[in-house]
Amino acid sequence: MHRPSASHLSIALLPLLLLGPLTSGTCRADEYFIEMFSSAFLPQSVTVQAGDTVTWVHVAGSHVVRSGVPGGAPGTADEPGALFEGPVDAQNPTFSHTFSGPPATIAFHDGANPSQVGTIELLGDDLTFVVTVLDNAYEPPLVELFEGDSIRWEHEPGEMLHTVTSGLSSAPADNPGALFDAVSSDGFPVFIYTFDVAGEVPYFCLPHECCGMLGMVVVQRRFLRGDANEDGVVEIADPIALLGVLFQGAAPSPCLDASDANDDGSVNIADAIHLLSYLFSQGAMPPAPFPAPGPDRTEDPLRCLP
Ligand SMILES: [Cu+2]
Repeated sequence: MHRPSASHLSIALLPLLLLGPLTSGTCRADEYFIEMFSSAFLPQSVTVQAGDTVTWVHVAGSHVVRSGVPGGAPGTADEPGALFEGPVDAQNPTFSHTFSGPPATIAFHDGANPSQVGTIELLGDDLTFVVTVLDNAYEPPLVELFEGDSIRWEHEPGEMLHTVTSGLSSAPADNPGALFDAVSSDGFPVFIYTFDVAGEVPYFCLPHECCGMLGMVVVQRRFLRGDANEDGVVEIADPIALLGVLFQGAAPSPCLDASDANDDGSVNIADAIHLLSYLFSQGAMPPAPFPAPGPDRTEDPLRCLP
């Protein structure tokens, strides 16, 4: 009996993939400002998402913006200066830091006046995407997301009973339902699943597998932009690895997006130049996800696959 293999399904869905993400997860990084008065911050607390930047702005006095709390435990985020530190005074009118990483409450204080303390509330950077369950289709049929993101399947009221069942088919070799197997009906209209492992996750409807009711989730890895050799840090070895791929036929990383250091949607010599400029001549840092790994919410053709 013929049934589609994973690679067949991927090829069938490739045109959809090439049309670009069917998701609406684009997030633009925001910038927030904290004014530094002679003996106060305003505001004292700011809530940001990963990739957002906070800029401390001089109004009066001389300050040293320093992460952590005075006397905070060494080796923790509370250790003074562990995450960021910089002067804000008449000569240095602003100091900026871009936040990344898992959700956290990040303390900061004025090193020149340690009783002045504040916090940055860093929110999680995961998203939930909605797929509508119809007769007989999942809409959209393809969702691209990142590790940690979720899908919320919503049953269209009045439509037939369907299922959301992981796997390519009900054949035992396809391990149907190994990850999830949920009814989608007027009685059970919502099902949510969080994708923690990168890869392709096909799913289908048990009553309607006959009729092509299937969907696909492409789960990308979180990555560090500029980390072309994927060793977890951005350093001289990365532009060297990138030049090897571009000019010496070295195999590219399956996480091509990490090599797109300037996030312009293509991997080329400009990315190596961007990295060298950042590393050696105080050029701009790579855009998010940087300096910690995370999802890439800008829409471009590059992917970070296992
Ligand atoms: Cu169905």
